[in-house]
Amino acid sequence: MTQPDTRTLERVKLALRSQRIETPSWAYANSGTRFKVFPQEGVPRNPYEKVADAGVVHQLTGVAPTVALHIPWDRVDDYADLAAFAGDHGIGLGAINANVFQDNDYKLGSVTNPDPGVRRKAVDHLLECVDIMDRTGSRDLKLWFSDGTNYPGQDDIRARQDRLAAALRETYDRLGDDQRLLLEYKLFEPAFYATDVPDWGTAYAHCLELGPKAQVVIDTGHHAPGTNIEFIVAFLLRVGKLGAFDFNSRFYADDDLMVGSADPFQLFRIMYEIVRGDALAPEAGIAFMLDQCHNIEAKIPAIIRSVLNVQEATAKALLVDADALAAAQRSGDVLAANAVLMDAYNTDVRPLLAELRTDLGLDPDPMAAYARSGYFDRIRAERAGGQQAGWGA
Ligand code: LRH
Ligand code: MN
Repeated sequence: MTQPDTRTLERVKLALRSQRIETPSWAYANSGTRFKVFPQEGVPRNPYEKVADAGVVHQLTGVAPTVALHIPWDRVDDYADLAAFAGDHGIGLGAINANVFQDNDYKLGSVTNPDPGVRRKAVDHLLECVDIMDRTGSRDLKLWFSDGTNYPGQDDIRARQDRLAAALRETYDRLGDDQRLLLEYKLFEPAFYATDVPDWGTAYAHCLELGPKAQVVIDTGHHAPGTNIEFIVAFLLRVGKLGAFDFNSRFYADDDLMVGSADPFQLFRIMYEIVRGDALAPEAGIAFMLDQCHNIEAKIPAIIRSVLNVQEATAKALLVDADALAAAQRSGDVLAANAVLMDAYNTDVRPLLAELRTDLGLDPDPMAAYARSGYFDRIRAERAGGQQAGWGA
């Protein structure tokens, strides 16, 4: 195993400099499982405090310059003012996440509900989110639908697809020229028989039908166990329909744990397909977002750790010797080809990343820098009173 030469290390560092990871506002607030959401000291009480925490993550990592919002969890009177506040904290407002999964009216579905009045209400919320994007300057509307059924016969699977397509069409036609619709799929939960957008194929088909401003979101926790997610990444990249990731990790289902914590090798394989597809740089248009819940662990350090995990997987992916790999693949040398990938994966990239942070004028160890910063002590004191923000489940 040869150590990467200086030219390779400089190439890798240059690519890592342009990496952008979007953090989710809801991960700074109380969020957890259906059984229990454990409150924590210092948790934000409003979107401004969530944005301030996201600013600290960017300040320490240098690669997390935007924060995704979720409506209504992040509803404010003046979105332009929130965007200005974010700017004062060195970041911008990212994707706008619609929420048609928590209102009592959506028991039998939102945009797919048998009741046209309920469908109208749901679509109006999606359109309201586009209005908000106009004010926050966000490019992406992210749509996840909890819609589905629990028992065979409960509703007509095909008719629900017609309703979904109609809602997506109306929302798509409302988008501005520089705006996108990102459609997220999920195998199950909260529906336990048929989910209306259950897999990448269904999301891809709807996005194809809609047009170029519709792209697929891959949430790494939304697949059946054993799914080869990097295959989905390679396929959607090839057809230009991969819009974004919701990064997290899981041992079983939609566990929403820190990305890379359960399966760092899978994250490496996913980032390798991104590098192989020349899709890492912001110009490629892929939104790399975290979508996690930190129910028992300290939230800001968990998000910093997650950003570092994505950086580490990306650095390893960038170290893959593409020429050696192509040669081994061409000659059918299975073991040699696999070894090229494993050599990169087994490379300790932490010194390289520490060097990059020093080059960027940052502390080489963001976790230690956060612990030393006193920020937690400050917010714990400042945010002692008031109602902690949560995801209202
Ligand atoms: C659904 C999901 C979706 C978000 C929510 C917080 O499981 O992944 O992306 O809206 O989590
Ligand atoms: Mn998600």
